[in-house]
Amino acid sequence: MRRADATTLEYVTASSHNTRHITLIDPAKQDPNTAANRAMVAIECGSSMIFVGGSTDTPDEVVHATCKAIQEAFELRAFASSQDPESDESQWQIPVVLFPRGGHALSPAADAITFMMLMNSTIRRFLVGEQIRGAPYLEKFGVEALPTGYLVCAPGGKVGEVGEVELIQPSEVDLVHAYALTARMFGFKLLYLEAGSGAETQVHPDLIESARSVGDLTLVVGGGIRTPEQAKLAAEAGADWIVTGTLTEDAADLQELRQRISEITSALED
Ligand code: 1GP
Repeated sequence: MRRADATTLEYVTASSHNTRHITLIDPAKQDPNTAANRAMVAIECGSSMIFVGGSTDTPDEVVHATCKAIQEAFELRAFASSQDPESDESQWQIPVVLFPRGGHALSPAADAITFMMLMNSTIRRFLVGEQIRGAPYLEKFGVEALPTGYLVCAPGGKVGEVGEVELIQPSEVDLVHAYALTARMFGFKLLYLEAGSGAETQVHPDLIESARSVGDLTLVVGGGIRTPEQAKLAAEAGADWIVTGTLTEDAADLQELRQRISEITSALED
């Protein structure tokens, strides 16, 4: 459900914002209804986009049911807001974007997909193979592709292992700079610096700064961010978007989730 006057890419790459927050929902970790409730809390608390994805081997039906449930919930909220002069309907015109682990588990109910090259993978499958599998499906269902370079930094976690990546170490600022230039020269609009879901340490700010020094790329940073201080650190280093996933998954209930996301988004507004 994107804004009527803009593509999702325009929404994502708009530069007139503070660092914005993305809530990542892994469809394997809860039923679609719970996912929709979590997504609504995230938006109420200031998240500006929902990513759906994460685990490998999630069946297509589960991904689709999750995207659909979130979209339907947002549509209902948008309708309710449109009936209330006090409330802002556009708050619910938030993109639901697939964050895939491969060319499977896609959904026509998504507004867009981070169409990614795992740039520091050592295997063809993640450089271009999965993309070839997914592209015809995305074309058929009109899911907008957000051209994204995906770079896994140390510690890297499961995505680093599965993707067989040459992890970028915190000191490798020149290397990340070269990757960022390469991403831009390929025509990618987004560069995602990933430390791995649940990582003990987030992407080092020096790496974010180095990537930031390359213009014309929207920088997305995720992995291991759990506190407002960590979010702020990444934002101050130059991230345009901060992604959190685990923080949502292990919240005991919606109230705890509300508090956690509000703390992060408030820190980003400062
Ligand atoms: C994982 O970057 C995302 O791909 C989010 O990581 O689960 O550690 O928040 P967390």
